[in-house]
Amino acid sequence: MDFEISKIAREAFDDALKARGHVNVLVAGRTGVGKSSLINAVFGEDFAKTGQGKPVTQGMPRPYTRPGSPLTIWDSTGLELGEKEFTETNKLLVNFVTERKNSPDPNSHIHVAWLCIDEGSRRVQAAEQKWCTDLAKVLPVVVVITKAMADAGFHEVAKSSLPEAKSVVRVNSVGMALDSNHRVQVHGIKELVEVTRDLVAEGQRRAFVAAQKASLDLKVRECNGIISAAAMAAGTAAAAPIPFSDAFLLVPIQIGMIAKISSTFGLEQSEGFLSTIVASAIGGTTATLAGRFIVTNALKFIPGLGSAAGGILAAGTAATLTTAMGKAYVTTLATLFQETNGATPTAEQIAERFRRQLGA
Ligand SMILES: Nc1nc2c(ncn2[C@@H]2O[C@H](COP(=O)(O)OP(=O)(O)OP(=O)(O)O)[C@@H](O)[C@H]2O)c(=O)[nH]1
Ligand SMILES: [Mg+2]
Repeated sequence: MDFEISKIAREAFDDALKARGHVNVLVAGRTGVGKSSLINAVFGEDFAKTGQGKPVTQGMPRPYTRPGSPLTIWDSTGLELGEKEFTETNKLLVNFVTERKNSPDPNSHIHVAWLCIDEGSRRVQAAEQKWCTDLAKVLPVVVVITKAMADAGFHEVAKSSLPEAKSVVRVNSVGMALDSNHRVQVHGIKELVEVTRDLVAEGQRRAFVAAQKASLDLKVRECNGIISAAAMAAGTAAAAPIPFSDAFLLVPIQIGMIAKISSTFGLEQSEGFLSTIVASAIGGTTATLAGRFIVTNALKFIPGLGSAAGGILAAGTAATLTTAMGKAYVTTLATLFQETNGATPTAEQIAERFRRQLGA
């Protein structure tokens, strides 16, 4: 049996990108509050810089993106303006979000907003309250208390002053030595990412999970859903009483699963990237899989066993093998990313580790 791996990989790659979607995050906060540091801590270094130098339209948030990334960050300005100017800018901003919300393409909506307030300021400004009230009418707002080092009751103050916020999260994005014995650790980033993930619309959730670099756990959980869906599809495919069809049907399902998992880990994948992983790591296993399925399929046609018994056996096996493959791939990526401290491994590194993980 001949599988056109490169063709299947190309289709799987396109499907995975479509299924991942695109997420738009609006970030607001006074000058120096820690927006860029927060963005770096959540999405990685190279992100916050890319939009600079573009012409600025007064009141309009500036987009920051990176080629191949499923995320655009919208940098909202104006919180430090005088009352009159601020009111005008805020109207423009609400109009901007509302217009996008009415767009038929959900990937262009602004999905969530982070309003940053410096913990050291010790108070919530009138402009911040107005911003939260206005924006919360058109999208979910999370208040981020930045440079969180000494709460002293500010968390409660923020929660009661900004009742429209879905959540108020304390973060410290930059580790800092207070003196030779004391250090402020980076904290709160994972919590912010968890809270935000739940607020993003379902169709853009995977994009957010893929773009964030703060929680591997969030990626692993997203992948568990991908694996369950693929296992179910594999079971259904194998249950059809057509001999020799299983392997043909299973290969695209499994490559599709690998593509979706790759995209959730934010791998800058290409057809070549996928083909490398599939060819070197699954290549051998696919042949074995095909063999096994032909055997289980044959059982369906043995008198006495009946098609149901054969079907159930094949379906169960197909689902189990697909799950095992998915779990092995997720473990491969999770371990590699942990080892490289977030740096993206190469296709060859992944393929090599995946092969070992599969015991091939
Ligand atoms: N300790 C600590 N320092 C922070 C934190 N966030 C930002 N800083 C520091 O505060 C300063 C300003 O941070 P930025 O991230 O540049 O703030 P910004 O909101 O992007 O500033 P503008 O783009 O100028 O509006 C920098 O010196 C950061 O290192 C934090 O969570 N903890
Ligand atoms: Mg900045």
